[in-house]
Amino acid sequence: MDLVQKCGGRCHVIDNKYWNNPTDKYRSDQFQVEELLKTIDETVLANNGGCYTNEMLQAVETEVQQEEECVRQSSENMSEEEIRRQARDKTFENLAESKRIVILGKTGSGKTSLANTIFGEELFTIEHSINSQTKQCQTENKSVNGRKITLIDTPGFFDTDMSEGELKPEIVRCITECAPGPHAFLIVLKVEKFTEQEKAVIDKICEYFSEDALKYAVIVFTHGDMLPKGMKIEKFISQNKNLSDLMEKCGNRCHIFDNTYWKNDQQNNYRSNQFQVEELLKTIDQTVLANNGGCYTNEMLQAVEAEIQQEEECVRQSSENMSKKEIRWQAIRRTFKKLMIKLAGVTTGALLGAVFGVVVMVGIVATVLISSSVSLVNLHHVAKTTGTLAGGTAGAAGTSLTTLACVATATFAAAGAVKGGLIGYKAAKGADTVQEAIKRPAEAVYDEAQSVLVKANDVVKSLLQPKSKQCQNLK
Ligand SMILES: Nc1nc2c(ncn2[C@@H]2O[C@H](COP(=O)(O)OP(=O)(O)OP(=O)(O)O)[C@@H](O)[C@H]2O)c(=O)[nH]1
Ligand SMILES: [Mg+2]
Repeated sequence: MDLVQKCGGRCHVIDNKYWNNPTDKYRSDQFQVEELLKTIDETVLANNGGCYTNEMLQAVETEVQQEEECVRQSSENMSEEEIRRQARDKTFENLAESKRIVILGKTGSGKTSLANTIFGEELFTIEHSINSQTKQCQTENKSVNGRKITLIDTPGFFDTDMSEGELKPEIVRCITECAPGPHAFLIVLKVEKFTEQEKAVIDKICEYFSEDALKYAVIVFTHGDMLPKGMKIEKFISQNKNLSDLMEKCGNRCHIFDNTYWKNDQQNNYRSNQFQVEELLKTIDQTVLANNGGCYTNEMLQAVEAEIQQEEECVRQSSENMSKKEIRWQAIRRTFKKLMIKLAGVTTGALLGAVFGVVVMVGIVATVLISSSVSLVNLHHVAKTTGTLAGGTAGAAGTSLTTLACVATATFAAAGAVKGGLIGYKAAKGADTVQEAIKRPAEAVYDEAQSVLVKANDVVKSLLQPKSKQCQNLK
């Protein structure tokens, strides 16, 4: 009775089995269907002609509309009905796909332990030594509380003492594993004083991924046991200005775990990993929807994704009966190898002196893989990014590379020899020759190079900029 009342007194009765051949009018499906349709008309009118909606449904609709636009652009003469159908299928695929989550943070903050906590088992390796450190990116997949999750654990990229030789493959691995981009970044911090050191790590994350990445970020605290009794993490955050600012930039998304002590607590308890995992997953769902169902991406990640898709095609053709998952897995591995081979000769350490050098190099190679025509752009990109991203410590090196790269650009442009390949590599490796080239009276060469550089500049600027969802579908 209460229920019918809450539903505005709207109710009908049907019998799917016996009322096809009615004995009286009321006990007839035909009559009841007609009555039901009238009721629906009245309900629509009573709601001013609108349909029920909420934020989540609207976000899904926006996603469908974006997909419609992509389908419309890629296929002529398709009926609106078919476009809508395909867009819906694609949206469903997007929403059901495994969510790629990259775990970032300072060395020792608890990234690997957090990955294990989220998966509820020790899938990620922790070195139990004094200098326990993750040296390799590790990716694992699992369904957690009904959601498909891909977790990518990383070394402490931003405060590492790893050598370039160790770091390069790990950055390449991280980029290939999360292409075309992560659905969420988990920024891991300990419940402790938020010092300049922590701030520097965050600044670096923003510097590389742009502040836009924070729209996809969740701050995750570990060592929850250090949180004063009765206090919630929001209160702890509010006590520090830098932390509060970061929290605001991350859309106030934060959670707290204790990977050691909160393992067996009740699900409904705030100080329980089980409870926090469910809350974290809900937050990630909401973040994905708030970002129109898409993941964070930029041109570099898209370039790598395009490469993976090409490899997928090759794997598909060469092997029958392989599952989609296996094809993807093999394509990622092939792309990783390909990038590593292309990067083999690129030495960034001496010249770039910072982790971002490697990332930029990956971007360059990825872009070169797709279009040889942008290779000139890439060279300038090395120059520009070195100066800005490598920052303080590598400042001087950055400047010298800038000079080096510009000169190399001039030389190669004049020679008309800039095709595919890695010019940055050639420039770096052939430093002596290039330095010599500076001395050459080459005005004509310089003019030509200048015009190329001006053009290149615009493209370069966009290389690491985040991309909108519309540009994301590379298939
Ligand atoms: N008490 C407590 N200890 C933790 C917690 N999380 C991690 N630890 C411990 O802190 C140490 C470092 O944890 P890891 O998970 O290896 O940290 P990480 O961020 O992966 O470290 P790197 O791989 O070196 O960057 C280990 O000894 C963990 O057992 C936590 O929530 N509470
Ligand atoms: Mg680790």
